[in-house]
Amino acid sequence: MITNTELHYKGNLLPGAVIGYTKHVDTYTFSAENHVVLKVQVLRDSMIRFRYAIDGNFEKDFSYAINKNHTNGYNELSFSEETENYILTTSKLVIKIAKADMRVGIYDLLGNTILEDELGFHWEENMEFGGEYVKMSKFSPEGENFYGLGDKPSHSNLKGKRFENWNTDEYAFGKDRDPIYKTVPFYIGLHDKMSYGVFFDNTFKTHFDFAAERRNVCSFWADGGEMNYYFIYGPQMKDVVQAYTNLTGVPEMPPLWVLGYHQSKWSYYPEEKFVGIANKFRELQIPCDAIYLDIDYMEGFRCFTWNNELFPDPKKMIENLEKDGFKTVVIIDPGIKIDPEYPVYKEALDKDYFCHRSDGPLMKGKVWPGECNFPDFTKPEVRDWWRDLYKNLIEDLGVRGVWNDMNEPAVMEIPGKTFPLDVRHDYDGNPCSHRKAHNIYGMQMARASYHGVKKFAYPRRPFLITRAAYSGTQRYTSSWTGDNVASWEHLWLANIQVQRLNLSGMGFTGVDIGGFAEQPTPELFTRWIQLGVFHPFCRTHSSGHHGDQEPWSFGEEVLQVTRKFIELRYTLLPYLYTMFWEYITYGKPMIKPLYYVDQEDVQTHYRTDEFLCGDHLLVCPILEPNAQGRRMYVPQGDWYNYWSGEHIVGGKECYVEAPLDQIPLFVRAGAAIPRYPVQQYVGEKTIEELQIDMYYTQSSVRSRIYTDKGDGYDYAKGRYSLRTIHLKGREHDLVISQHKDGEYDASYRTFKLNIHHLPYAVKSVYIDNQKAEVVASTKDHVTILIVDKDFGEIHITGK
Ligand code: MIG
Repeated sequence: MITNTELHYKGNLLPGAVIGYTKHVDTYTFSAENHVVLKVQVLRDSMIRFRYAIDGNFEKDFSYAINKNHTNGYNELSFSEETENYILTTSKLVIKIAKADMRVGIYDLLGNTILEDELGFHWEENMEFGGEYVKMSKFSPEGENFYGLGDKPSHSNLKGKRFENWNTDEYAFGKDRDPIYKTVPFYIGLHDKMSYGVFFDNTFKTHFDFAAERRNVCSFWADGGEMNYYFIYGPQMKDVVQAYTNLTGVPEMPPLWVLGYHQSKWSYYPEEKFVGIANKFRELQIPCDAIYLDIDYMEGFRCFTWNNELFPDPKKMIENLEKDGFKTVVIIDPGIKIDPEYPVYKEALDKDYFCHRSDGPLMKGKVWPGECNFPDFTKPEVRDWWRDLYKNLIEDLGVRGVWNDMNEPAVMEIPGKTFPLDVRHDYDGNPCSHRKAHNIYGMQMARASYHGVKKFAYPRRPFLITRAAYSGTQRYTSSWTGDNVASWEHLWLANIQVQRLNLSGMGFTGVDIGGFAEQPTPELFTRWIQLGVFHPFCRTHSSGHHGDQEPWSFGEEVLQVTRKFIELRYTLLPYLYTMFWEYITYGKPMIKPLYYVDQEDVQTHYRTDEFLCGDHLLVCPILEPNAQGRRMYVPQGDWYNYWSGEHIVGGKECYVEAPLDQIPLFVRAGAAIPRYPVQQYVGEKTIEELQIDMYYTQSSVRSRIYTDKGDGYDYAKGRYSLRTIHLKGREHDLVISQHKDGEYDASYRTFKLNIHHLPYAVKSVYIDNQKAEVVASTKDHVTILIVDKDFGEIHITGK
């Protein structure tokens, strides 16, 4: 152990000896002889916040990331003192603060080390801008692994790497490119079968070193602001992720159509082309719910205008599309064209809504419309104005979703491709420079847009998508991963980025299917759509420079397979909707990497490809050309191959076949998976009968099915239905029990239960103690029951 006997360490300053402490409710404040102050706040038994001030003066406690309604409160908090340490104890953790040098150690109740300061807090003065570079270093034991951190396009396990967070428009980024579009300064450490998380809530440029510089040290630091971080204990990774997600918030339920398939391109115009694309989907019977207008729909790229030559009557066009089940989504960028004839510009100028440079002039930069000014979305009044600009698009014209792009913010021709650092921001009454506001600029734009869409779509639910984000952005909007490339490597990255964002609280996300830059081969597009249909957000988008990227652009075979997989997604809509509900209700990620699913199994620690979609589907994409299958790791548990029905006991690697029309896909034994019929768009059909696919198990497995109206806010008044279904199996017996909550009356009254892989011939079926009949048994081992009521318990016994 290094002791901080000296207050200087290679130009860094360190806290001195602790000379005293005070207590206020849940917060202990420790003061050092050199005026460094540490506040330790116990938020939950397993969540502790640490804040440092080098001179005892804390900043105003303000955060864009934290969800105001996060869970607070602990069961136990005791304080004690020994010769060397102050000790805080909760029902989960022991936290020691060293009297000699203020270093912190965190232990479980058995005394196992979870996370210990190496140097701990240290800092360097920032001579150029004032303030400090605030730094933290922790010991990292041998064998520790690191995960999370948002959208980093790197191997899922971050060990041995270094990253920085500075939202950047990184066109055609490659593997290990850093930074890219989003900032999520939250990581998960895993060692000795224990997971913990660190959320460094600092919006300046932040840096993370995962034992890259020194093998046994993990460190993080920022170019300014406060050393302010949350420590979250597991020991299970799921506890860490759920607590972080609760801390930074979740979205509301999206309208069901948002979980359908979306088609986009830069750009569909004029109207005939746009409508033609939609018609083609219906003609070819490929389900699709949303279609996108990229920047060319506007008049000279002026936000909130239309090019009337290309789109003479947008209201009528959108209405007609809507009749055919298509929702129109439009792009809105932050740059406002400098044009005195343009009312949006005029108003913002008159009301002083644009960002200024430090000496007074407006921040000016080139984007698509030419020279632009940029609203200061960090000012509440500006956000309200921006919100109200959406009235025409949403309320009058019927646009159903808004896509915020370029909000890193991206600016052309300026070194650094963003605002110069001296640009001023209000930061909700905490005036600052772009150094502090850069990483939250896009988030605040998306937030204002969300309030606009919500206000004018009401009582419908809003839909938003953003490119730039900071922790907590998920409360307002979904996201996508920006300008990826049509390459196999990017397919690998797409899978990892979506998993990583799911562990970072921001799971409502997807990638441009097929790749944005360049043109996918037919095979690559096929393998990509097979993965994309399992992502929470499923949209094909491309730059359009190299050719078409619609499902029919790659020939008949690709069309067939694409249709098959989009149809599969549509049949899974009630399953996807339920996993979304579980995400917003419990903070459970929708997409679960294997190391999240089974952290005890070291085989999972470096796996990148396999993941669970929801609780019961195991997916592993094909990531190479000419493959007829692949090796993959099947985690612990009992699984059935979705395509062949083969039963597999997990905890091992195996070869799985996957010709071009299949993706390796397994269903958990014991799962109950609700299915809708194929629809061309959400709501096309009234669901008269709910099909539930159930998979025989010899143990006990729980599934949920959440339903509501699919839009609107009735669910908040109890009009939802939540079915909990339990399958319990034995050698000659399967018991299916159901519990139902909520007051929503779904359109279906009957249930078609497809019971897969019963290992015995059925002797008798009892539904709520009444004898019933099997309707049919198919040769691929599906036993079909039709139940015309909300059953409580079904017994299927065999001989
Ligand atoms: O500088 O609006 O990532 O999805 O199609 C390019 C045009 C601007 C970047 C986005 C992309 C979008 C494109 N935009």
